Amino acid sequence: MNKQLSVIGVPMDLGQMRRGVDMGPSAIRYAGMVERLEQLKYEIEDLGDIDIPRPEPNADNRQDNLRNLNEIAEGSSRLAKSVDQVIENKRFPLVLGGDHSIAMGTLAGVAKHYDNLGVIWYDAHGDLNTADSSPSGNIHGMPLAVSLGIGHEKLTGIHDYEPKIKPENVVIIGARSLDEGERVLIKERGIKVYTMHEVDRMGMTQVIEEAIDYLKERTDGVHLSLDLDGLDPSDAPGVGTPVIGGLSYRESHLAMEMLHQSGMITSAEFVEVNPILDEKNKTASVAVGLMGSLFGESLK
Ligand code: B3U
Ligand code: MN
Ligand code: MN
Repeated sequence: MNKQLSVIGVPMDLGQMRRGVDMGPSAIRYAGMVERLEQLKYEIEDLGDIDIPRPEPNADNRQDNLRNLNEIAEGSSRLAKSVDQVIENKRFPLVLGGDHSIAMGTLAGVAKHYDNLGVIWYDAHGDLNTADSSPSGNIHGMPLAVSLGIGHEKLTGIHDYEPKIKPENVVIIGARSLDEGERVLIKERGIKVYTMHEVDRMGMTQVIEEAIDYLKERTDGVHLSLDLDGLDPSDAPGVGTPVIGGLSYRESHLAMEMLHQSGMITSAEFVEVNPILDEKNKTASVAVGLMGSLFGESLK
């Protein structure tokens, strides 16, 4: 794994309705991220936070069932530039959210550097909605669709190219709340999904082994997009849209350790930590622990 990390915070809360997730990057830093990774002999540069535009107060700010479209597009495009530069400098981008809408920007910056970027989407949700299928108008439920080139052109066109990724290079893990339109997309585009059903039947070991084998054959880099709500709310309570019956703390650490051993992860983001909804910064601490495992901490 690349030993030179560049950390980028993205204080974005416009992709959903709960305030507080913009403080996620601070909560993760406060939970000791830098010290944890320095112990693993990484050289870390913290680039601080991306500037996110503020919408007019009290405005509904919804156009075509896309809440805060212009501000999110602008924030994501700033993030894309920063991530792009990090990779240009041969460093590993580690992005801290913020709500999951930021993945559009992260992927826009990363995917430019690969012919076949793989993506592991660790999440309770598919984030495959469009303005037409979204029950909420919240853009944090759309970034995976957008990155596949499906959605409003102000989003799909971030960083001036599209699509960023191909459906056959995506693996979703932990899904247990999929909207009808998302199910249709998954079938139509042949996206590989390990729902909680498969995790329970096969166990996390086999799920990750299969995911690694599958991506190894077809990709030249793999981005990990980890939504903390992929974990069970008992382990990660500080998230805006918790869904019962999720991946455990132990399964998640195992997954990160196996991904580390695979050596295939080339960029990562940890999103949806909301310290206002959290219990004593537990969710941010879990995020930092998972980073520890992803970057090579081991038990002996
Ligand atoms: N699928 C629903 C809910 C949701 C998506 N992502 C999160 N929640 N975190 C939607 O609004 O698109
Ligand atoms: Mn998500
Ligand atoms: Mn989610």
